[in-house]
Amino acid sequence: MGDALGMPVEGMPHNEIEQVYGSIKNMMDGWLPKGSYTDDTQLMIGLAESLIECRGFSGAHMSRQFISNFEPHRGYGPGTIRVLNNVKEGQGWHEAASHLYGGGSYGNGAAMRIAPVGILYYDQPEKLKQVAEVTSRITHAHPLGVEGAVLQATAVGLAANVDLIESGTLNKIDFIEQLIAVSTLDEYQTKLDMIKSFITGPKNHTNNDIISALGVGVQAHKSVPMAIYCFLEKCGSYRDAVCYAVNMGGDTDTIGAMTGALAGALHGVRGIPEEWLEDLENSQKGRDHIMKLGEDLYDLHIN
Ligand code: F2R
Ligand code: MG
Ligand code: MG
Repeated sequence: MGDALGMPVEGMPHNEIEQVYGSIKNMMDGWLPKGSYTDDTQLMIGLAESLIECRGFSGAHMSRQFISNFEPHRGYGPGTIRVLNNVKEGQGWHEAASHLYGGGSYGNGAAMRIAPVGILYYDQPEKLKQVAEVTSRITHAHPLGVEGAVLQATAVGLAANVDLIESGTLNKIDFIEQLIAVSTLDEYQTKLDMIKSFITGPKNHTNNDIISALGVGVQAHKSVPMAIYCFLEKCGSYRDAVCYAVNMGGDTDTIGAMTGALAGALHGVRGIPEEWLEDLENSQKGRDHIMKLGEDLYDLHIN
């Protein structure tokens, strides 16, 4: 949902979105038709399909699934295109990503597709972390790229663990402290600490302050923290969280997708606005297929 909502304004700064659109609240035409999802969701679909078919992680299978699902018109990152081409031409899936950009990619391409790992292993934190790491390394070998995906998967798992009916609300401080405990790199620890002060301190910061502090870029460490912040700040409503994320500008489809994954894990499918569901692309691997993948992941988890 967040991917399709953010697609038309990907790359546009926050202030420009405000000037041109006021506020984005519904799906619109963009560089793809209204309701289309992009590479973020296409890769998430491949990841989920592979976990389901293999009943867990297989790097060889998952990389083949990414390749067979590849649809260039969805706007993939250049590093991911290169890795998938190299694997297609015979390079091993476990080595193809390691030399990209000199030391692996720290783009957000691994984090943006990781939600199914958080959902499948929400009650096994060590397994969740291990599978998040290995699935990321297929395309993103840089420690910042991998840790971004581990944090996003962990956050999805934590959100899925919350029983809103029983507890009534999300304990935001506990949530961010659990993420701080998982993070190992300064770039993430600093930003997670900032998120904690944004959500607990006086509310005198502007959106521009938040964007300057956390980032809205294509790098994992400049987008995963923003998605976590948007989710926590608007944790009472799926719609509000995803709208807030997309209107922050920058890598809008990806920050929207990651925020939506977190809010979806908390609120469930009932939290999704009906009109967004109706507008979402329902091509061969679109809405109905994605819904079925969610059910299959649940079946895999309980069996
Ligand atoms: N590709 C896009 N957007 C363009 C959409 C098409 C356009 N609107 C159209 O009109 O057609 N978005 C998608 O790409 C992002 C995910 O990228 P991914 O998969 O992580 O790719 P990559 O190349 O690995 O990393 C992205 C950029 O990050 C920088 N970077 C990464 N590692 C680096 C390193 N070690 N050193 C220096 N720079 C590094 C590079 O600039 C990479 O190109 C998402 O936004 C997704 O929606
Ligand atoms: Mg995209
Ligand atoms: Mg993007």
